[in-house]
Amino acid sequence: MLNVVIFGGPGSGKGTQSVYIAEKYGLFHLSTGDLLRAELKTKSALGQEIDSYISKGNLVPDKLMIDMLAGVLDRERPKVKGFIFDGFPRTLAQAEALNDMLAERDTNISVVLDMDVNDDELVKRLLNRGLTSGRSDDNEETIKSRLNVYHTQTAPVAAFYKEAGCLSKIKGIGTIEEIFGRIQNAIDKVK
Ligand code: B4P
Repeated sequence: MLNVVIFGGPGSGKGTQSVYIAEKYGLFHLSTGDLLRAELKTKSALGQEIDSYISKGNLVPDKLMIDMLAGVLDRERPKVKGFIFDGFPRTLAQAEALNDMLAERDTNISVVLDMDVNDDELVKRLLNRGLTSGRSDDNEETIKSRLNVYHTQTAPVAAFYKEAGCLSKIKGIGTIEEIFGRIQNAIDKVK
């Protein structure tokens, strides 16, 4: 299997690039943000709990996220060549859980794409998306807290993958096509 993790700050283009990666390599696009937003739309009790985290820019608890992910992994695995993990892992506990989940299924992570975009550009993109997205987390105050959460809780995950030797830094500034070109080079090296 080809298992790609796309990693980076909020608005670094994870969702945007994942669509192209899934299409080109025949992977299932597993976006934890999309999974959470789908649950939120149902207005279930779980959805309301999720909203209380997302609207403040906080991460939802690891256990909830890991259980949700394992279900999708088992449902989709027989149908695809691999997965693009978009927005997961976001903590060290999630990174360790993903390693275990994949090992239990006789597979592993092929490459981790580390999208390199500076904070000013991230804020600009998210405020711009906020004009039309209707997302409760695309406003100035929540964006600040998402960036803070990224730097404190998520960025250390990069060191974990660097140590494991599968981290590939991708310059995340440029046109969407240029960035996808860089991503293809990184994936084709490990395929
Ligand atoms: P996510 O849905 O993962 O979203 P994101 O970080 O906002 O965005 P992404 O990087 O995908 O940006 P996009 O391509 O859309 O997370 C949302 C929330 O869910 C989190 O804050 C958290 O609360 C929760 N959550 C998700 N996963 C979790 C987990 N594992 N554990 C706990 N909680 C979790 O790009 C953004 C904008 O930039 C778009 O408007 C796009 O058009 C634009 N753009 C993209 N590429 C561009 C380029 N090259 N140039 C200019 N603009 C570009």
